[in-house]
Amino acid sequence: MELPDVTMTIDGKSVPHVDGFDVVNPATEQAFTQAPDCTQDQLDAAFDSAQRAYDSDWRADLPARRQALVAVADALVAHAQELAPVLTLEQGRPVAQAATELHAAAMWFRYFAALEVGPEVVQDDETAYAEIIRRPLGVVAAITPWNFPVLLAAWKLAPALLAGNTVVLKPSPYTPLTTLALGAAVRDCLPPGVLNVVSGRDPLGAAMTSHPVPRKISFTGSIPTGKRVAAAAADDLKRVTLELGGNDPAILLEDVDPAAITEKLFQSSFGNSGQICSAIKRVYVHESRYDEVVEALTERVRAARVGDGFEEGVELGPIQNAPQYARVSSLVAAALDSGATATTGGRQRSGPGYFFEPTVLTGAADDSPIVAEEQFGPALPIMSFRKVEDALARANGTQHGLGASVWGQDLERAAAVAGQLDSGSVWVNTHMAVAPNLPFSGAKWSGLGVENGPWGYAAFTELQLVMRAK
Ligand code: TXE
Repeated sequence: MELPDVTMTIDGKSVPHVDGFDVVNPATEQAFTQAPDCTQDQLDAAFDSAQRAYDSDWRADLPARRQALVAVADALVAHAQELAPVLTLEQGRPVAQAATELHAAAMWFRYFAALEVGPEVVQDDETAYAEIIRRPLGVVAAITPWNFPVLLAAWKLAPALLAGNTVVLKPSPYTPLTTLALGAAVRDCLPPGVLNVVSGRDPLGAAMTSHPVPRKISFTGSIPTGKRVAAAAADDLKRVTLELGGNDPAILLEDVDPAAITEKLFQSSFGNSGQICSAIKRVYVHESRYDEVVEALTERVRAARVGDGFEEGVELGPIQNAPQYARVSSLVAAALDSGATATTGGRQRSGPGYFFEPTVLTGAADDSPIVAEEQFGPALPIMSFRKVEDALARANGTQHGLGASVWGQDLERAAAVAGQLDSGSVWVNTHMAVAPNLPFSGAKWSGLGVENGPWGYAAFTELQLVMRAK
C-alpha cells in the first residue's frame, strides 16, 4: 500500500525529517515504514510558528474560524477512504471501523464549528452591566494516545481552534501516521502555524510539556504519564486537561434481561479489542442471573471473529502494540494462576501479530490485577454479588472514575443505583455513550477537567468578566 504524505506539518508546510523511528503493523509485527522523529529545533519552530499564528488575526476572527473548522471536517470526509487503511495498518482496527473514526472526527469539527459561544450576561441592573467572555489561552500542546488517534485529536483540536488558540499536536509513537496525514490533508484549510503536527518518541511529549511557549496541555493517555504531565505543567502554571485511564464497572441488577443486552455488553467491552478508555472493564452481576449472563456473553465472545483488520468480516483486530500485548497476556495469566477460569479464550493466538483470544473470566478475585487495574484489552472479568450495596462498594473501590453503568428493567431503580457511582459519566442500560455535545470527564485518577460540549470549549479559554458601571 502506498502511504499518503506523512511528513510533519510546521508553519503550514511539509517538513523533511532528519531522523525516524519504526512504525509496526500490529497484525504482522513487521515494521513497514519510519515516522519522523522531531528534533528540538523542529519542535521550537513548531511552537514559534503557533505563537506567530496566535498573534495574528486568527484569534480575532470567529466567523473565519468557524469556516476553517467546517473545511477541516470536509477534508476529513474527503480523505476518509484514503486514510482509513493507514489507520488500520498502524492501529490494527478493521478498516470499516477506522473509516468510522474519521467520520466521527469530522462530526466533532462540525459540532464545534456551530457551537454558540456567548458572551454570557451575568448582571444587568441599575448599578452595572456585566458579561463573561471567553478568551483563548494561546498555544496549546495536544498529546494523544494510540487507541483512537484521530478522534481523540479532534476532541482537542476542534474546541481549541474554535476558541482562537493555535496548536502543536503530537500523536503516540505507536500510531503517528494517520495524524501526520491529517495534518497534511488540512494544510490548506487553516492559516500557517494554526495547526502544527509533529511526531517522535515519548521524550518529545515531555519536551512539549516543559516547553515555555504552550499555555495549555491537553493530554489523553495513561494515569502515570498524566501525573507527569501535571507535574511538568505546574512550574509554569500551564492549564491542563487530562483524560486518563478508566476501569469502568457495569452492574447488572436482578431484573436484567441478559438476552436483550448481550450484544451491547459485548460491544461496550470488546470494541476496539477492549482498548477504549471508557469500555466496560469489569462486570458485577446479581447472583440470581450470574450463570445466564456468563453463558450469553461467553457465547457472543466465542463467536467474535478476530484477525487482520484488512480481512473481510473481522470484528476485532490485534492488540495495538507489543508492551500492551505483554501486559494483557500477563494479567490474564496471573488471574488464571490464582484460580480464575476462562470460559472462553485465555491465551495468545499462535502465529504472527499481537492477537489475544477474546476472553471471559469468572472467579477472579477483587484484588487481582485484572479486576483492580485497567486491562485495556480483550479480556473481561465477570463477578457476582448478592446485595447492591456490596456491588457499589466494589465498583467504587478503585482510584478510577471514568465511566460506569447500571443495567436493569426498572429504570428508576437502576438510575438510583447509578447515582451512587463515583465517576464522570454514569449510564443506565448503555455504556460509552459519547457524543460531541456531551461532557466527558474522569473522577479521581481518571482525569482532570472536562472534554466535549460547551464545557470542553470552556477548558480552552480563560474566563474574563467585563463590567461596566452605570
Ligand atoms: O500511554 P502513555 P501508553 C492506558 C492503558 C495502557 C497504558 C499505556 O492502560 O495500557 O495507558 O499506554 C505521550 N510527557 N491508556 O504507554 O505513555 C506518548 O508519547 C508527555 C489509556 O501508550 O500515557 C503518547 O503520545 N507526554 C488511554 C501519550 O503520551 C508523554 C489511552 C500517551 O502515552 C510522556 C492509551 C511524557 N513524559 C493508553 N511520555 C486512554 N485514556 O484512553 C509519553 N507521552
